[in-house]
Amino acid sequence: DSTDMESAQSYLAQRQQDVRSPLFGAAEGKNVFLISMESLQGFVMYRELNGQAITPYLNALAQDSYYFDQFYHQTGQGKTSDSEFIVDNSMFALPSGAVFFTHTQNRFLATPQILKKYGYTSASFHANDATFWNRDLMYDTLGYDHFFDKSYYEVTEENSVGWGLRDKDFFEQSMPLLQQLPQPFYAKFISLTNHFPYEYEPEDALIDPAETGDASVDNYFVTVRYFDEALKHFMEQVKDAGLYEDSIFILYGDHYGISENHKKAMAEILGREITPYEQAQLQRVPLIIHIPGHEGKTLSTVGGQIDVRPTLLHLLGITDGDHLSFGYDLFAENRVPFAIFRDGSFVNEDHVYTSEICYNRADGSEIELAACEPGIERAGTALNYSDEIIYGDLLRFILDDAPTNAIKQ
Ligand code: GP9
Ligand code: MN
Repeated sequence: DSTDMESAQSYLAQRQQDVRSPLFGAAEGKNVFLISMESLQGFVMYRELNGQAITPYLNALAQDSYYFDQFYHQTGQGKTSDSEFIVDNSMFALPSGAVFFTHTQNRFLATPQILKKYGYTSASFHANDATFWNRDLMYDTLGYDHFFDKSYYEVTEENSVGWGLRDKDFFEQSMPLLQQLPQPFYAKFISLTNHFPYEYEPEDALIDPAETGDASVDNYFVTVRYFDEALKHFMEQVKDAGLYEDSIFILYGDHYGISENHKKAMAEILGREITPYEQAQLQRVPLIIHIPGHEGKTLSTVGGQIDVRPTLLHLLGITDGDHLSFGYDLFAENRVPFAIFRDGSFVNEDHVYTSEICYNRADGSEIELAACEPGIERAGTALNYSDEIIYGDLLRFILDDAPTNAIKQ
């Protein structure tokens, strides 16, 4: 009931809410490109295979952007949809099932709803069936003005591979749709080609597969390389369309691509045994925040997908939603470095806690569990409050009716 929300609110209020950085408002009024990079894991960045870069464009972009190299996905069974939920709400995904399926009737305060008040139009671009992951319903709940699903694209046998429309064609065909939107916009692009089982057409292979003998791992590099090229073309088209200067770009990996069933091949790739510590570290995904005119900088603060929303809103100079966010502005120097996994594991400045083992983060050595206890508690509390809010649909007690969606005073 509403007293549960009071307790959740006082938990959220007690946290350090004045975390802001000098970049607050640096991108006020800009268009926002949010690019969800399918199955893109951090270990491919700046890595070579057979002497060739796997992500040449992303590497160059990262050099010219704020690049977060200690950033973790936090998804559960809802995979891509969980990443969308986490990024748009700064709340955790559910311990089982997908919130996109189970709680479409809830009230939420998502980024599209917040940005509406500031004159933004929101849209999601994704060339899959609208009903996949229940997006058609959940996007309404989250306040998306437009959903450019598969029916807006010309999808043929020739321009498809694996799960559907190839990324290069997806981005290309998205441009005229995007150009129809009033500005400023919040536009989310969800790529697809780099999806398990990592199929590709021979002409799209810009790099040779790896040779571990594990086809998923071997071909992963080829489809990652293909996505990298598709993204490069997209960014060129965005520039050609004159949209670059007035926009910021947030790119993140949605979740892992190589599951823990491929430890043997991954050990061969990384040249070391995949312990639970390494497996946890493999949950890092790239986060690139590109602001035209800003110099590149690699930031190694530990963070996760729940931190994207407060980071983005602060760049836009907006504090709405801060009091309902479970994450913190990644640029703020006074934030506590922390990434919570859905199973209660976590990474902080000093520790990696996973599989009920406490590791020294610096060197991966096992240490006494007691060292991780404060983090375990912190993670459990955050996850519980987020779960309670979702299960009890608690935001309905504090939000005004749409379209305002403001927090009641
Ligand atoms: C499907 C795409 C992939 O539309 O988002 O979903 P995933 O299997 O990665 O959750
Ligand atoms: Mn996905």
